[in-house]
Amino acid sequence: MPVPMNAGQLASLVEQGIELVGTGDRADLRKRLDQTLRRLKDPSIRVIVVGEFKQGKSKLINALVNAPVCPVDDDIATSVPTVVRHGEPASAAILLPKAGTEPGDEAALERQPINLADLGAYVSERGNPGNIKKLVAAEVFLPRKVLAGGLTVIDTPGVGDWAPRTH
Ligand SMILES: Nc1nc2c(ncn2[C@@H]2O[C@H](COP(=O)(O)OP(=O)(O)O)[C@@H](O)[C@H]2O)c(=O)[nH]1
Ligand SMILES: [Mg+2]
Repeated sequence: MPVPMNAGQLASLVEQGIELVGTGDRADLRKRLDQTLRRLKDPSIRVIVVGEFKQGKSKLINALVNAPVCPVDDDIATSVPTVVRHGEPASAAILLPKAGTEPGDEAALERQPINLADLGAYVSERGNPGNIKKLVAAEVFLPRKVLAGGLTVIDTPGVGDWAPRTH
């Protein structure tokens, strides 16, 4: 029968795994385990808002945090995942892959602060069509009670076959 484990026990298992691969030549496995450990130790609760285009995902998040942070449009609006979490004062940043790193490697991201008012220029189809700026994500920090307990809401571009044409 499977034995239920809490996050702390899982984290120590992953730490043991990291020790085991530490001396070998599996740098790829080491990276994955490091990433898993970071996520296990992250106390935030991540809610990813997914769905088809133009279903009100961004509007829902704006309503939740009571601020017009995620671009909302009658046309396709969101081009880059946007992570909305607690922080004071309100601020924003974009996450870019560091030059020469592999996609999907969380440790290889460069964070660039931006003006919160300029967020639309980075995460909307209007300002960044088809994510031509090649951003991995954007982050928004807001001093909101609803986020203070660790709730992190993630806005996403949308799924389905109504994708913006790239050619
Ligand atoms: N009437 C109505 N319109 C909505 C609602 N939610 C979103 N919209 C509109 O639907 C369009 C797409 O919304 P948006 O949040 O950008 O959708 P997303 O692509 O899923 O993020 C916008 O014009 C919104 O104003 C809603 O609950 N009621
Ligand atoms: Mg949207």
